[in-house]
Amino acid sequence: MSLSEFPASIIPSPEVSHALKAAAPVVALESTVITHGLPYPENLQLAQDMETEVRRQGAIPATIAVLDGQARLGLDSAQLERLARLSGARKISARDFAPAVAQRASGGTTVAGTLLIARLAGMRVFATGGIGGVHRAQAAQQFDISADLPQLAVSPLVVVCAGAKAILDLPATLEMLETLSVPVIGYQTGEFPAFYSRSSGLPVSARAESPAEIAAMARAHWALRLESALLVTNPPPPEAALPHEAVDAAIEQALAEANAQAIRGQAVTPFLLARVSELTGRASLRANLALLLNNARLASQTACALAETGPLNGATQ
Ligand code: PSU
Ligand code: MN
Repeated sequence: MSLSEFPASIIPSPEVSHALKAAAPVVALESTVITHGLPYPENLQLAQDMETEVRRQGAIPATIAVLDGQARLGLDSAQLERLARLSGARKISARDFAPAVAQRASGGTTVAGTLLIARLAGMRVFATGGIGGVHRAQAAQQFDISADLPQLAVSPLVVVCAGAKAILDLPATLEMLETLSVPVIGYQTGEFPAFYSRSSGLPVSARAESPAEIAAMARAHWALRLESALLVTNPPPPEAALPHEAVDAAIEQALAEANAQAIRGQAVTPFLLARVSELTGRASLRANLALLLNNARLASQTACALAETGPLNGATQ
């Protein structure tokens, strides 16, 4: 789909529209972290810092969110401020778009929701903190798999993250990514990071040493007409990362509370992340902010490397 064929509900900013037409490097950024992940004003500061980091690396940031039923690609400063202050913001995954559009609602897009729009726009690189995945069996005493996983299977983008959220069942999440043919590429590591921590004891399926190598893998993947994402896992910076043990007890407690309070559905992930953050204090917030910026940087370098090597003739182009 070209930009001119966009549904009326998708509106790129002039800057993003121009960059996409020129095949300039663009990095998609999610917005649930703004509406549901961090309090005001830290959320606004973080969103601005991520955009600044993307620009510093020579790429154009495209924060994706829904305002009054319109999916925006690239927010101006007033729109970003409004999103950061929104009360009652919806958490918008792929299934939530149509109701949000029809009801002219506003909210943050999850990894799945952001991928949906980024794919339609022909974007190739996306930065986030950590993806959703398979929840631990005790999390809600029920079957719970994030829509992020099936959306990764059908979205040809490089998704840079610090692994999956540590509240999840990481071995099961990796198995599911394997089933969905999503390469899990460790950036300068052979180990799958665990969001706040640099290690999980679990292996990735490949490793890359540079943005150029990531770009080469992406090209080869899409040249094979595979439609899935490549998940690049970037460990949090050593100075901000937390040891496993520092987080594990907080996760156990948060899971028990979610259980006791019968938290269900899309409320599970924001509840668990907020509780872990409260229980571990400033340290986890610091790690979270540091890894988000770290991911924005690597995503931008990858977008530049992809743009330098010419147009993509992947399956969706
Ligand atoms: N960051 C947060 N809170 C969140 C999320 C990110 O601090 O809730 C979102 C991400 O956007 C991710 C989503 O895609 O949680 C996964 O939620 P679920 O498990 O309901 O699919
Ligand atoms: Mn769920």
